[in-house]
Amino acid sequence: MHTTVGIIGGGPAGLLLARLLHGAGIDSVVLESRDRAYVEQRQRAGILEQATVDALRAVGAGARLDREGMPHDGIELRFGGRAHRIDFPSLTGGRSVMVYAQTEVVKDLIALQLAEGGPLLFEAEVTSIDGADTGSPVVRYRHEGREQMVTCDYVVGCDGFHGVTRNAVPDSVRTTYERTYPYSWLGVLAEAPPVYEELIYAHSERGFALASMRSPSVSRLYLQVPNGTDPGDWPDERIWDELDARFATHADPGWKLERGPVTSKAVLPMRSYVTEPMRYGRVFLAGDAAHIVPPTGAKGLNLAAADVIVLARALTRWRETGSTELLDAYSDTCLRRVWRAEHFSYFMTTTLHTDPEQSAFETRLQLSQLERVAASRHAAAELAENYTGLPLPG
Ligand code: RFL
Ligand code: PHB
Repeated sequence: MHTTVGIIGGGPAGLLLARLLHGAGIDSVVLESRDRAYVEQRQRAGILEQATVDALRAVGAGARLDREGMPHDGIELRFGGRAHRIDFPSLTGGRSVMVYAQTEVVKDLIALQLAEGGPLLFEAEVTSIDGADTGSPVVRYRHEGREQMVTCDYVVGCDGFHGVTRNAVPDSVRTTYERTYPYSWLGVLAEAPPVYEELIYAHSERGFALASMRSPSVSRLYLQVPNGTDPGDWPDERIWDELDARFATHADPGWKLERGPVTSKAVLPMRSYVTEPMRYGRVFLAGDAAHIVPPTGAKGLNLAAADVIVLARALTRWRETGSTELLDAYSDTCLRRVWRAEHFSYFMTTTLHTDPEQSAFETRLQLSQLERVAASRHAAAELAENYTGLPLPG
């Protein structure tokens, strides 16, 4: 089998890339190691930047998003017993974000690709990529009990943090940058009406908490917990009590979330990671395969989308003109945006979480920074511009 673009991984990056290439008349094959149900149920991101929404609409995946997505014009910060709203449109010249779960994005893209796209194979695990620096790299994978292969003009690794494509880049040309954090998130889904107006990001001495949503009747909630926490140590009542304690304000000390049955809970580690370059020979890396951000800035899925938008444009130019100019610029173009998102995600994470080792001095610095965001239009605009997403290059 031969294809123009072999796409490894059927997460948001791989699926969106396949749709963008389909629209440009470029054939591709998507190889996904998990089964369809697993990929469609994996609980993850919830916030889409405008550029991500635009790309989904452009590939035909906008209908349900526009019906069920929940536009948000701001976030609320809670710290030092106060609440402060950041209004995105007034700070960014009209930008806002959309709450629409990654699970739904993935379902929409899979349905489209299966209906009118190139092959999308589930339970097709890629084992190796050979000949990255040759004119025709080969992807080897296991499918239906057999070893198979596909030769490609280009290979794109959209196989996430635990994927195999990164290994096609020799150690001698690769640099990685990494930071881990001394805390994790306990992520919870609950059959309870969310605080609907805004997402709430809370700094408290008990640790960080975040209230988000999946629908008018389903809440998505996160609590900072120590690394290695067993979700079994967090019965439902303990989760709700702790959320209420972390979200409490002086003005409304009795404020409480609406409670309901918790339907899933999982502990998620936090990491910052970048591998450079994002290309070697005819192999490209996109999304979590190339970079990870801690979720506090809501950037991971959006960065994955930005990478494949840039890459699809570059492949389209190559197909139309034979020029590899944009392909050659891909890694540098993406990395500029990646590092901005790395910094913003690090900033949001370290400003809002309480490191178990942190001194009273450092807590005062965090509160001073949050007060600055509340008091200064410039500081608030810096946060709002990064949160809603910086413009795509080009
Ligand atoms: P994915 O989604 O990990 O998909 C990679 C796919 O590759 C498959 N795969 C393979 N397939 C074939 N052969 C192999 N050898 C393979 N190895 C792996 C995997 O099965 C998988 O299907 O990466 P992608 O597409 O780059 O997408 C990235 C996003 O999933 C990720 O950045 C976001 O979920 C991060 N994130 C958030 N991002 C946001 O923009 N906004 C948010 O609000 C947000 N919240 C979050 C998040 C991530 C979280 N977790 C769980 C880390 C909240 C959480 C809790
Ligand atoms: C989510 O809704 O899952 C979500 C929202 C904002 C974040 C992270 C996750 O920063």
